[in-house]
Amino acid sequence: MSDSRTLFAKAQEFIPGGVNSPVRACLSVGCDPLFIAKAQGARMWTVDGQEFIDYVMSWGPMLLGHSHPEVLRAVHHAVDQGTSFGTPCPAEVELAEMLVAALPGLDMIRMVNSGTEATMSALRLARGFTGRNKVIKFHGCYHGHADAFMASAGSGVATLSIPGTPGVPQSVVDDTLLAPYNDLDAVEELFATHGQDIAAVIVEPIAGNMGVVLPQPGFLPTLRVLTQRHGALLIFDEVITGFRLAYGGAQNIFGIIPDLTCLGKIIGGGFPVGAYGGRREIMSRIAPCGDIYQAGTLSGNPVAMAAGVATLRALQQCDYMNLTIKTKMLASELKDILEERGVQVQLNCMASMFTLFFGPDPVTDFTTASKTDGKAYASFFRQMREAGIALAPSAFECAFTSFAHTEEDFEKTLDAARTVQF
Ligand code: KE4
Repeated sequence: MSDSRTLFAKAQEFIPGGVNSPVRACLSVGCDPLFIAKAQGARMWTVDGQEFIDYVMSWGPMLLGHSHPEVLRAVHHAVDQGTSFGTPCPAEVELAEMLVAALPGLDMIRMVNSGTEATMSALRLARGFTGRNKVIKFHGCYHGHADAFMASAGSGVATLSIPGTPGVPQSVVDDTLLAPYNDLDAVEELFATHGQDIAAVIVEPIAGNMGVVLPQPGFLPTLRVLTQRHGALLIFDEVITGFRLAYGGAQNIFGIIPDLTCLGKIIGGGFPVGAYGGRREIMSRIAPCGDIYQAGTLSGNPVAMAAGVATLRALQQCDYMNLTIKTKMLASELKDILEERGVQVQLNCMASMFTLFFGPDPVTDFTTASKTDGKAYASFFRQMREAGIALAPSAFECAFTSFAHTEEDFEKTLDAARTVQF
């Protein structure tokens, strides 16, 4: 098998930037991507034979760990029956029923093939249901790459410092209203100015695309009150948080019921799956029972559905609280190790997702996240990678633990951090 360097050179001939998703190019952390040949549990192996402890976990989906035996068994069985029928199949009904049972905001759900499709469809539904066009999103939140969400987006857009995105018409940008995360005054101002034109507020209930940023007390409940008051829908983008924070989502943790919920990542068990759902009254507007159109060749694919069902079944047996405690201990010890070496670090952590920000000030929104020391993060990333620890190749992403990470993995990670030089 060819080595990463050779593969990357060849990939750049045929694929823009040599990658099929920009953040993977590692541009902001000053190194080339490694090509992975195999992943198992919390470990992955490059084509060059290097072994890593993985804290990217495919950007969130692999909460059970890579190659979980029950997921693989279900997928192998499903594949043997055929890979795509373009018709309804039993597994999509089973997964839909499991999702609706787990999330209080869901009466009905529609499967799609990515988080982007989920949020794009949820916004169209919100616009159709309310008859309004504008949407409020928050600086630094990332909801996939649909035109409406490219304004001040987080994740790879922020990582590459792309100010806005050519190809998004001004008319689309004009309908996307922006507010700082956690800034309720700004949201109230937007409603005061545009209230009757706002179809929805979309929010990551725990932001994960400017690094982890937590909602301050009152932020989410007030969004719920404001949207209800002004006849707008509240959309929780739980593509990251769904089934990561709990067997359910942020809406279970915070006790706030959004009008629409977007899901992805974990519910596909590593296969291309997204979903959006909500109250029956709203979801009934989706074709073919309603007049708002959304479709997909591979939506509800039997193999992907089998992976999702197996993943959720396995997660029902997992101890989320224990993973939360272990993750907090790991992240806090990493912070302590860095601070003992004279480095100023902020830690934002929730359940099994965390971000270490380099800088003196707390990170509560995209402005404060953007003031952190990206160069220090890049150096930390490179040195940890040298030591066999794979972190997110961007300061504006999360580190994810999984139910497959062991105490040995955590100890090796802490030992690696003790070797980092600043
Ligand atoms: P996808 O279209 O990438 O499946 O999902 C888009 C999306 C929607 N909402 C949230 C909260 C998300 O985090 C994402 C995608 N997450 C990024 C990483 N934070 C995907 C990684 C990538 O773009 O390569």
